[in-house]
Amino acid sequence: MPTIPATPSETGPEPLDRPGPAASPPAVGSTSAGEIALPDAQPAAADLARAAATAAGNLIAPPAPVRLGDVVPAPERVTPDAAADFTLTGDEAIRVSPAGRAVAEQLAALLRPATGHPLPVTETAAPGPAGALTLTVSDAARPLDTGAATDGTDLGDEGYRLDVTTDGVRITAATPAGLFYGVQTLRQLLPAAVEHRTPVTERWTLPGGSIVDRPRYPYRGAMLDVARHFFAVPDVLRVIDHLARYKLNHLHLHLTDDQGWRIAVPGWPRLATLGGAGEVGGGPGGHYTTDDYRRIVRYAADRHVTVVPEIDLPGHTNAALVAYPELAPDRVAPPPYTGTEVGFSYVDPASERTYDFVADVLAELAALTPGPWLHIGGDEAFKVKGAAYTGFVERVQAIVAATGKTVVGWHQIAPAAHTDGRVLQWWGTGGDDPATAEAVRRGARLVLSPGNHAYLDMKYAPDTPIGHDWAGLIDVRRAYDWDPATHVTDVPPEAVLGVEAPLWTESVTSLPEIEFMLFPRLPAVAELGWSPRSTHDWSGFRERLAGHGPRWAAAGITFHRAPEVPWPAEPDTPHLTTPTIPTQPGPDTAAQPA
Ligand code: TNX
Repeated sequence: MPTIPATPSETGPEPLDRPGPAASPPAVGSTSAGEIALPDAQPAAADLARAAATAAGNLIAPPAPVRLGDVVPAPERVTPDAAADFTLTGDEAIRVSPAGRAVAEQLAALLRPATGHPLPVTETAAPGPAGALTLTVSDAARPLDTGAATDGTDLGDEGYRLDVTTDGVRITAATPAGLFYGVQTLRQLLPAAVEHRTPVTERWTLPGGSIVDRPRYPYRGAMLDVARHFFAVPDVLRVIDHLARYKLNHLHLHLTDDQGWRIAVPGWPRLATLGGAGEVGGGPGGHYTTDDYRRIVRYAADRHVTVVPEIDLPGHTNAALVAYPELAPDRVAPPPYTGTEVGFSYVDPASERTYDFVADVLAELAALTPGPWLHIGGDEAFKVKGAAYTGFVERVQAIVAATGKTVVGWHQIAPAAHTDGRVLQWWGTGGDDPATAEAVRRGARLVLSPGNHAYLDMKYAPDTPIGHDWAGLIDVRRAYDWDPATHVTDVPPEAVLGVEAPLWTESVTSLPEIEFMLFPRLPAVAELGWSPRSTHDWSGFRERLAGHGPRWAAAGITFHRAPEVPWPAEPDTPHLTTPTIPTQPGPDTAAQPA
């Protein structure tokens, strides 16, 4: 019987800029494995660690522990060069062209804690000397046309090229987003110990060769339901870190449902204060202030993740009716709801007050949200049928258009008239839906979240302690083995905008439980969204994925030890000492994996 491991004691998000050596007292120790474990507390201690690592490295020069192709999601093109491994000495600088500055700081923040290396960031467009990590944002990269990198590949808005040679590492992209994804790849090419947040002794060798990479789909997402159970801002930021690690670029927040309304709306204060005060099972719930929400979208944007806010309408609205009974068909406030049934509540589609409410809420959300999307729900409105339903959706679509945003809705909105750019989110469990195919013919595009493959709230196996099974059991192979391009009958591949893995949270109550449902299925869906179909291969994927177990363990990420994945026998945890960066938020280093 799998168990969900203990909550990491400190599980905040990764800071964008983690300072280098900090001024807290040192806690130098030696672990039972005989490795030196140092905090990044004192330059002298970091120097010692570096000297030890270099001395150890000089004794033998084994090949890089990670192969160039061991990346998730699989890159488009990988050309290994066994003679070109590069080992960090600690003396490297990160050289970056001005547009890539923030990404360079992010790379430094990822590498400094475990390596103890200072990794100063230098802003320069000039080519770097040997031994540098060079990041370049260049328009020439679309199509790529930079010296040795010339091969005519158009890296587009999110692609990158990474070259590891005996001289150093170079990442080139046309945009900061592409550079950021190159950094995520670089991170995976270092030994798993790089995920520790305190210095460890390790030979930091990168496998030689080149990767040229860009995504299959522009929309690669995950959804977090913060309505059934509320999750505070640090939990959401940590989920954003998880998305970014796997090159996902959209976070859909399911902000409202029967059990809770989670976003403050200035003109309608009781939505959050009354409507937010509860959750499934009767807990206290909560809501995001507009500042909380701004913090989430800013943190996401810094990691090239677009937030897609959802206000679920016209059903799934009990919490709104508790707060404002004038929206209810009978104008009577229902009791707060803490159960898990669906389909019983709705705002009155025949009342003008309802459209005032919708317009105010969506205008506020549009103003707070930098991304192009507003998600209007539309699922399971069992009591609003036929013309009442399509008429409602069409009015709401027009309200969204008036805010300047593009509408997204669950695929039930298909029968409503087309409006510019609209996107349907497919969550069916078959592959056949004439109404959806017809909406696509009228111009809609699809984001694919098939319930029987992409739903992260489904159990892995009958004995999974949390989750649902109405769409079946979803083990890692099932999460991986489907093709977004051909999944829905009579929908051409060009109509598919991308994929999204939703996590509904009726039974999910904490960050470790979120992570347990995400890992290892989120990387599977990420690979479907990013990697070319030609790389799709279950046996290769499970091998690559296995190498991520030690990374999650080191980062304090809870995960399900899925039996179909050949995890390394020993979790890579012996380096650990007590966390020594108490003043900074960050993943806990002492957590044990599942
Ligand atoms: C269906 S999927 C729902 C949600 C539930 C979910 C549970 C969809 C658009 N609606 O309200 O939380 O099933 O798996």
